[in-house]
Amino acid sequence: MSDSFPGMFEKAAEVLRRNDMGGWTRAAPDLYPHQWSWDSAFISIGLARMDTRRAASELTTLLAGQWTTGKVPHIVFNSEAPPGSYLLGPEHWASASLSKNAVGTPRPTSALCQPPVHAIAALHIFEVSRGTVDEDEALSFLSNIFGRLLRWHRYLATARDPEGSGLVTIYHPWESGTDNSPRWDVALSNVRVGEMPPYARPDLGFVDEPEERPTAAEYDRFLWLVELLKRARYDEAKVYGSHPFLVKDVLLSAILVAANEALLEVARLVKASDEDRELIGGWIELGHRGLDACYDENLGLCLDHDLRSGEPLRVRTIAGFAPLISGSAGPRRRELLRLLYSRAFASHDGFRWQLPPSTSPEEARFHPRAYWRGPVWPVISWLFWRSLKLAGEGERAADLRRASLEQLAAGGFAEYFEPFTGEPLGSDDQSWSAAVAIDWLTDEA
Ligand code: 9WN
Repeated sequence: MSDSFPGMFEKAAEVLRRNDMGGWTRAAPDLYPHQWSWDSAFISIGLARMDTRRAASELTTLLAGQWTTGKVPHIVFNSEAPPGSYLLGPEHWASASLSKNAVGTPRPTSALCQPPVHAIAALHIFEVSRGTVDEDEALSFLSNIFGRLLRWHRYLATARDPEGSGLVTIYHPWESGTDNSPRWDVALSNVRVGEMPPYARPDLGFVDEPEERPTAAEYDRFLWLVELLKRARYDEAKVYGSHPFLVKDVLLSAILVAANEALLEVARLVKASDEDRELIGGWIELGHRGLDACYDENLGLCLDHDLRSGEPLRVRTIAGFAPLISGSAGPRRRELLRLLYSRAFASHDGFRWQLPPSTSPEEARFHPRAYWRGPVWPVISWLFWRSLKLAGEGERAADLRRASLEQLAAGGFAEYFEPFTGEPLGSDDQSWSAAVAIDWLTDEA
């Protein structure tokens, strides 16, 4: 364990304990009182360093909310959260009554999904337990969870990729996990908002400045897109035929490739059938090809694609480095790394930082305090760190880990950080920020 950050592990563990709801963890104490999908995956990565059994239950409670289609919903709701404390709460989705798919899930769920970090987390739990008294139990956890993970990835590879492109289609910016990133501006501007009742914004009460959250115009579109999905009864074919927001998301697709690599290893460990392993191997190949096809030679980045207009979404954000996350970069790795550490991503007006901002400061739509439009997100840094390590870029990975821990040590376990000053922004005591700190502090590499 790293002793350069005295007391930090215990502080981070305390955040996770305070947010523990008994078998699952709320994403944050006030702003996010429910269980979020990709948050839970990152949380279980941190929890694994404290208690592998509890880490496993984080994923099993989340996956108990899985729909029969294989979709893992982006929120599994907390029935004890004060009514109206989060928009959109359970009453807005009607998932159980509107869709037979959700029937039988123990807690109400949303109807969207989020990036599939779960198989990476499941394998991590096993790896942490290796050689300890918990290894057998962790292996049986993998055996139990394998089928659910396979169904989840199959859902993404089929319902969300009927074209067989290797790229996942999202129906809503929330599905990307990078909600108000400028990645979505053009596609969102084509969404015409219809009649909607007025609504309150409880989220604005939990941050210091409104600019730390999406704008009213963005929220109108977020809510309207959910309304349209509900009207289509969450039927994938209907959605594909009529929904105004259908985008191939390169970051989510890259995370899926990385998760499929992890799932392939899980399949080997649990002695899954050759057929299942071939299926997963095929998804990996297709994912690499899909990401390769999205590379834009001029920008030197991978671009999301708007299926409605048929156009690439040309904006420089962290998602452009998707091939580094998936391990698909091949000969372009050097170029992508150069860009990641170049002026477009790593310096601005004489300031320098070592952590990737969510949007390039050279973009007109960059904003250093506005949610996914500029700030540094610790979980994104964790994804980069993991990929750099796997790619043999040990020194860069170590720098990223140290800079991230310094930022968290100075600013606390905030949701995100101003990229020039390191000022903590968004929610305090964000579970996934504490979780990745715990993993970094315990990592032996
Ligand atoms: C909508 C919980 C979630 C994260 C997302 C982040 C934010 C929700 C919101 O919080 O999204 O899902 O209300 O803004 O963008 O990545 O999973 O931490």
